[in-house]
Amino acid sequence: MPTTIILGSQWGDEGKGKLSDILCQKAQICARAAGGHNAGHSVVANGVSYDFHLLPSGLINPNCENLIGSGVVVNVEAFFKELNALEEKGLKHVREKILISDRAHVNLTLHAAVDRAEEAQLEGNKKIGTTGRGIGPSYATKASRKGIRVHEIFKEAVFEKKLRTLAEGYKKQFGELFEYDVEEEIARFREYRKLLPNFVCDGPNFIDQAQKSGRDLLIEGANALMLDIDYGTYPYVTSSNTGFGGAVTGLALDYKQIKEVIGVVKAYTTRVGGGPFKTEDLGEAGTKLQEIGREWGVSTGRRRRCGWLDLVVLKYSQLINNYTSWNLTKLDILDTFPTIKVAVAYKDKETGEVIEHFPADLDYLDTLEVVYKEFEGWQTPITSVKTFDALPAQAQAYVKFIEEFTGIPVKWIGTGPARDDMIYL
Ligand code: 2SA
Ligand code: GDP
Ligand code: MG
Repeated sequence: MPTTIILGSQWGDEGKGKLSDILCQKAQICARAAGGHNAGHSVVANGVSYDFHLLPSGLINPNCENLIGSGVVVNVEAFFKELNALEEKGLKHVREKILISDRAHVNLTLHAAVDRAEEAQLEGNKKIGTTGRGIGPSYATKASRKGIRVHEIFKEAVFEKKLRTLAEGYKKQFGELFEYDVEEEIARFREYRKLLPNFVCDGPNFIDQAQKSGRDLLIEGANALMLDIDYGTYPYVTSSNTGFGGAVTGLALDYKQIKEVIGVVKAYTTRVGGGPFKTEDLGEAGTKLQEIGREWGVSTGRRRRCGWLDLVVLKYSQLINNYTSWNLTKLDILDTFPTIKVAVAYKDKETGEVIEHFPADLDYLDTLEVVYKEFEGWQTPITSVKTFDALPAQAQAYVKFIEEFTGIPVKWIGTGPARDDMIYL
């Protein structure tokens, strides 16, 4: 490897977890750099389906160590709940293979209560459609220097004082909308304080040692570039840097060791929550993609909005993250479509100007029309296909067009949810 980064290139749920699991069969360490228990991954390995929200997917492999990095916001209840769920599915080693950075911020029930209050204050299509897990408020308390870091959990008096101060502030701000019991949270942390010590490490030192000793490191991206706080469709974004920059700062990586940055791209597009989605299909095709692709949120069970692949988005995503290759996923979901559409540009309806860059202004974006290129579908199942050359000619043409348009090679093609359903190029 030695350091490989996997990033979502669209609005999430591209299938990052599956690629992480495959690469973690070789990697020695798998680390999460940003986000929290909003990052739902489903991974199918050896016939068992595992769900991840906060924990890294490297936990499936008994030889892989896992780190929840400094840039993550950690919900302790979710941490233990997810460990238990993995153990119930038969993974015996997980508690010995997971560490949390001491510098990570704690995501509290308090933050989820703020998340709900903030969403309740927004009207109609102004709602972000968050996962309701307090991710935004966690990063807000962190940025306002009032957050609680993991190492502070063990300083009981400091922890309780900071938590009470935060709770009082939010009560003043939101009144009745803020439904929260600070004493209940404090009581829970009295228990966590006893359970947590073995799981906490010096995060930057852990990564430094790992990189200096040449260990293979896999960074598992959470969410995706179009949800990035700086480069996504703001304000319809999550509250962390989900791109390359977030991976580097969230873990204090030595950039010189980074060998690959793999962009995971779904063969069509999905989005959960509010915000612009130019290629969304509200008709038959969107419903078909949703049903065949089983597009429901892993963390909240919400229906994912569906539509065609948007290469304007992909080129923008490439401009920010500088991927070295693509993992094209869920190509099999297009198996039955007679025609497949791909957005290649936007067009200003008034001036006729062709827009090839993703604009910052969402009101302007809303006025643009989409320029599509149509592809003939292959209309045959591809899940059992194991080589690129054995793919139907129409599927090959689709893949080649993505490569040519973006200038980035496709190195992996997902043809089904299982580990084996992957073509290596
Ligand atoms: P938040 O909760 O503050 O991060 O929400 C802000 C926006 O980010 C979107 N978001 C996501 N989009 C896709 N997948 C996500 N993970 C889960 C999954 C989502 C689920 O894998 O399915 O289960 O619903 C994820 N997490 C955050 C969110 O929809 C908001 O648009
Ligand atoms: P992530 O958040 O990017 O890891 O993606 P999710 O796990 O939220 O959603 C991707 C879903 O698609 C999961 O249920 C995967 O098991 C599934 N999946 C991943 N790759 C493929 C593929 O190539 N084909 C099919 N049919 N399913 C896939
Ligand atoms: Mg997901």
